[in-house]
Amino acid sequence: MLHTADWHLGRSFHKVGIDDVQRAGLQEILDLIERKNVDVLVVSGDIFDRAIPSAAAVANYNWMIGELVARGVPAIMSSGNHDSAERLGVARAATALGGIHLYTAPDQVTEPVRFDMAGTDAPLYIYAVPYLDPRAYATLLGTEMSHQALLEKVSADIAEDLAQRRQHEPGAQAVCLAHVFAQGAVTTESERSIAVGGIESVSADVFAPFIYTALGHLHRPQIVAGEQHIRYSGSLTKFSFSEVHNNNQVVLVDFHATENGSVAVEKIWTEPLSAQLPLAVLSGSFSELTEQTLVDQYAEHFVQLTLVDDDPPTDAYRQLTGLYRNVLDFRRQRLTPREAVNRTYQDQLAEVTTDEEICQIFYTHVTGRDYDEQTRASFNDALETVRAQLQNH
Ligand SMILES: [Mn+2]
Repeated sequence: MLHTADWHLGRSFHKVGIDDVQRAGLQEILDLIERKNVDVLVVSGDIFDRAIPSAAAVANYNWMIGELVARGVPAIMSSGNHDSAERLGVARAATALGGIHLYTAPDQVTEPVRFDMAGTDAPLYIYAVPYLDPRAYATLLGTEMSHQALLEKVSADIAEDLAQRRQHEPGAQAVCLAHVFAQGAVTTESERSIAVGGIESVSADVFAPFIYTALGHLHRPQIVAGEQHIRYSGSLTKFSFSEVHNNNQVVLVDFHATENGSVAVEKIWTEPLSAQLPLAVLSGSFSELTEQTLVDQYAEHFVQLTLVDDDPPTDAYRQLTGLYRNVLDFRRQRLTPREAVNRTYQDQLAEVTTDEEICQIFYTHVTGRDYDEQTRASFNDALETVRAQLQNH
């Protein structure tokens, strides 16, 4: 089984379209499916980035589904908080005939996909829980308005369904997909909060019935509650500079028939996803950032640039964006602590005598920007106006 999630097809990175990168990521997944003889693909929500996805996003999705059907690889996909469940679930009865099982409604949670295992009569059932917004589903399912209450209810329903199946298939085991925020997991800057009433997380206890839980929602790959078999695959690609060090990956899970006629996880491992925008997070003084070796390395990368310098050249931004062609996020930081700067400000004020000089020092201190000719002209106009008014009194 190959576990992935959070494709977010159609997303952009600081307004840079990444449809081509996403297509390459999907191709990598197809290559892995072939190389590793994967029997089933599971995608735990956020297939699309938006409820109404772009045409390019739908084209990528359509292409992927076509490839999976052509290769005869079944897939189980659930809707996430970014997906429109209704739109993702369109014609799901028909796609299921081609082996593409879309889980987008709560009444589907007790309709797992059954897989037969070599060497045992016991099947493996794959259940999938679509993202359930408590505001939409708590009343419908008769629970408190929280993710925890909803997941407890759904997990109990699944456990009951599995218990019934075990009456005829005593060794049956189950995997579950869910799109939730598991307690203790680590976020990045690119997930949309699903907090309701201030609480967005669910405890890992709700996944107790499953031999593997394939989670989606958080974009950083991670295990949950110290359990190797409860984990986030992480997203297909990086969506924010905070994810620059994420090792984007998919999870592969081998199952085997046990001696007592059941099914168990044999092995869990990960494979990297290398289709990514070339990103770089650079920080330093003006002279450090303009060093030729650094510029040569990152000139064409998509860069978050932080200029840490109290006294950069007046046209630092223009110079730096000339050297680095794709600066997507530019920040400035002071090297000197604020108190020291304040003392300097007082000292500077004490040294000057004219209104023009006071304006210049004030403006530079407050905005941190260069007092250029245009600014000087504006201040001089204002000073002239004030002086004229004072003379008329
Ligand atoms: Mn997501």
